[in-house]
Amino acid sequence: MAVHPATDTIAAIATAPGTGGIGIIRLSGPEALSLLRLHFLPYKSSTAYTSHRLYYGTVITARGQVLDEALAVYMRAPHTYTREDVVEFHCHGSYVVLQEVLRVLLESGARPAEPGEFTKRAFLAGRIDLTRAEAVVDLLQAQTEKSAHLAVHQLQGALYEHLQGIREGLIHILALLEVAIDFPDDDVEIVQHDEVLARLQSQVIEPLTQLLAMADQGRIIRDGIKVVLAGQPNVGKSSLLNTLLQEERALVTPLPGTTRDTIEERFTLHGIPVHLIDTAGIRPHEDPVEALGIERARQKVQQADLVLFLVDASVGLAEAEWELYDSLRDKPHLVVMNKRDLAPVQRINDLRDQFPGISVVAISAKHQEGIQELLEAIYAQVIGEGTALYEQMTCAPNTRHRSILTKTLTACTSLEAAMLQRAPVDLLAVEVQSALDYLGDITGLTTADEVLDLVFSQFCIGK
Ligand SMILES: Nc1nc2c(ncn2[C@@H]2O[C@H](COP(=O)(O)OP(=O)(O)OP(=O)(O)O)[C@@H](O)[C@H]2O)c(=O)[nH]1
Ligand SMILES: [Mg+2]
Repeated sequence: MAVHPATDTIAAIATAPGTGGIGIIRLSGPEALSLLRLHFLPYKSSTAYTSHRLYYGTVITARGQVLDEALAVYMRAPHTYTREDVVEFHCHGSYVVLQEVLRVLLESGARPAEPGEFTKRAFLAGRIDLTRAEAVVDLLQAQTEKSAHLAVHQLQGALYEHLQGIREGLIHILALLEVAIDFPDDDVEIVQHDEVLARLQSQVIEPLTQLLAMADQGRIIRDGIKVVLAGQPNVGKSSLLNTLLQEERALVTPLPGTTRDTIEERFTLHGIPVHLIDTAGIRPHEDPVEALGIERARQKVQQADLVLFLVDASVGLAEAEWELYDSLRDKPHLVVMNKRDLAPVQRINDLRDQFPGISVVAISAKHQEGIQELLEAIYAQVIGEGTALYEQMTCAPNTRHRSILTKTLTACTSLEAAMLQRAPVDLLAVEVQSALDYLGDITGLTTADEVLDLVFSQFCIGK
């Protein structure tokens, strides 16, 4: 990785837009200290700033006009976020004042920071690898405690360390192969053939497979899942939405066709953000508005990660409902027998038998019965066999990591196949090297500039 010492000094408002108790302007680069001297007047005028110490004073324009009363800190390189000289002004959290302070700093020679540029500088200076930099975005965007915890783990190097372990395994294998390349005539049937295979399995293929599984769960934790409530009119979809949200969000009436448009809300289930979507009841129709709602309902079903197919247990399934069921049975789904308070147990059992192999949950949305069981069924369906993994996850590889991990795994399995066929050693070494190169793409060791730009463009300005 090339280290590019920055020649310019960047500046940005680091706190979120809007009004807050304090607002922070951040500077990083060679001119940070001179900009501090020019635009800050400490109350106890001192000639030198001690690093990492807060000073109380006023922020001023180049002509001495006071813009704000503030605290300022100078952090000398290299013990800083970017490893460059960093200065922060902790102003009052008025966005107008912050913009004014930023403007005078820019007039005095600072350049507006691009999104993620502070973190990019930390990465380019070698303070953090790319997976840690990406964890910063994950942390800022985390929607649940679980995703925040995973992002912090990753920020502290959890993914990086997993990858380092795999990398060490591969380097060891490469070393073993190179012995054989260096002494080709010595008939050392790659002495360590078995050892190479064993290492490949335990130190490389298994952990890679594990990381890929974590990436699948990671997508769910980061982006959440779309759960769509679908069924005929009046089966109780909106009642269930309200019960799950614990608020009277959607209109509920005894009239079929109450919900016309889709309603989307969010709740969290064991750390997973769930986007819950209530839809118009699907039935033959004449009303053009209702028809639009039904069309929209069908689209939402197609986009769902999980469909809750609701039926009214007190009346059973009509012909049209079976047709509706046929149109969604290929999607991951659960059957929800609602209004169990109105249905005899025997009827529910009979209905259950009509859905062999499908998870069926009997509830009463109105009386809030069976809801916990429904939530557990949703969780089991989404996380499936990965429950143990989900609960022990230490990091959440993202889609970028996932696609490179897949390529790495492919390289490693073809290496394994080549080993078993006793392919020439130099060919084996080529496979190991390509697996190592892929890993370098993940951590940023060998990542192309365009990819880096893409990664950092997801950041907000000031981070
Ligand atoms: N007894 C009983 N009534 C329920 C239950 N769930 C819903 N209902 C009633 O069924 C009627 C329809 O409920 P909604 O939630 O509006 O049904 P929906 O599926 O959203 O209907 P549309 O929006 O028309 O498609 C209302 O009168 C609810 O009070 C339940 O578990 N038990
Ligand atoms: Mg409704």
